[in-house]
Amino acid sequence: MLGHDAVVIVSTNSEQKRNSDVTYPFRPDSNFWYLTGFIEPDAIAVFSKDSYVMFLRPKDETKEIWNGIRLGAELAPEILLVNQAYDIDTFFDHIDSFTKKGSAIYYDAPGGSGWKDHSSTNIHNKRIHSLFESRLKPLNPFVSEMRLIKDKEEIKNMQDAADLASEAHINAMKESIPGLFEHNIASVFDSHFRNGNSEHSYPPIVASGENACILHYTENNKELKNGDLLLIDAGCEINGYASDITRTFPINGKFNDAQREIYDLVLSAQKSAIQSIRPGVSSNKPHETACQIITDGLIKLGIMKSPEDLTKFYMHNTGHWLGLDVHDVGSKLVNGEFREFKSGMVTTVEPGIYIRRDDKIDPKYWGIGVRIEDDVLVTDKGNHVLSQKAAKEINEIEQLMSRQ
Ligand SMILES: [Mn+2]
Repeated sequence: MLGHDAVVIVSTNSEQKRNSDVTYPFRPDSNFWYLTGFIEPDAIAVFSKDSYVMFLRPKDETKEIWNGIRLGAELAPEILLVNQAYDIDTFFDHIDSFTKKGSAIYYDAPGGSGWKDHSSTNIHNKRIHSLFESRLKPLNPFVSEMRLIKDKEEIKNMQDAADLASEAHINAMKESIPGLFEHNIASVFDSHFRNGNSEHSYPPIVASGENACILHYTENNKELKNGDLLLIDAGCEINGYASDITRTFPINGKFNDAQREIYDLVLSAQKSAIQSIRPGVSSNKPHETACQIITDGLIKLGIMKSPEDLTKFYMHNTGHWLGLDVHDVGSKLVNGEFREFKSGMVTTVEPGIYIRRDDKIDPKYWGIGVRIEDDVLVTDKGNHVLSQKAAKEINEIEQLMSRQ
């Protein structure tokens, strides 16, 4: 894709300070992880047509006693299959020997929003920029296209991540009772993910009652009230690959009539949106499908007067790509048109309805927020719902939550 003389430089993040001498848990940059499989901080990979070189942290007895084993340059060829490996501190002594004069260099700041992003945490990012400025080209568009189509191993990881998170959602339904707090239910996810040697792929949303109408609610500390719904948006990652699942259910185990009306509407929009997914179909089709069903339904229930009001109740898109990043790379548009689905893509399907207090709306609907989100793999013939183990039919949920 890049031409004979091109060189690719990909770097990962440094550890980030949390407070004092405590750092945040380290998570590699997604492009770097994808291309190298190497999970240590402070590393740079250099690829050309005939070589793959890794710059990484040197072995250091004291630091390894305190903070953990480092791979080091000596073992890197055997473990990472690189041709050569060097201490990262020597990156600028060596880099000229791997780049031909005037050749294009493809590079992006790790974890940043693009190749010109100087906020990156990698220790060498700024110097790479000043050294090669005029020769740098963005690598992201190429790697994004590759990451958009998942291979067998990636799909296996994503299925595992979806299974683990689905189990946690089921556990949360079984644990929820009025009088507990949102953080008690959040801990069900912490525990299940940790038990599965996994971690959250994003901060979970555990939103009871009208908190569900705050889209990125993460306080997760209010009391669960009898008669309210609980919306949970939580997923985990396996070998870096994310799941992203939302379920909404009644805290006391039984939907009331108004909740049932809204839930049924979101569920039918979600199921139709999923059904529309297969190779060759526009990637905007699920959103169009969901918007149409929700619009018709809300007008029929008297909550909405005209289709223009939809964004008051449904203000986000119906899906996003899913992979190493929870909002994964890959543009939705190609030459100004929505890209078509292809086998191997993974998208979320997550319509919702959020009804805040409003004098023009029947009070029985106030504070109802429902979102149902699944992770959907595009297959040769249609699609496969990776998160299908997480119950979403009303009778299934009420059955799971019945406590006779
Ligand atoms: Mn999502």
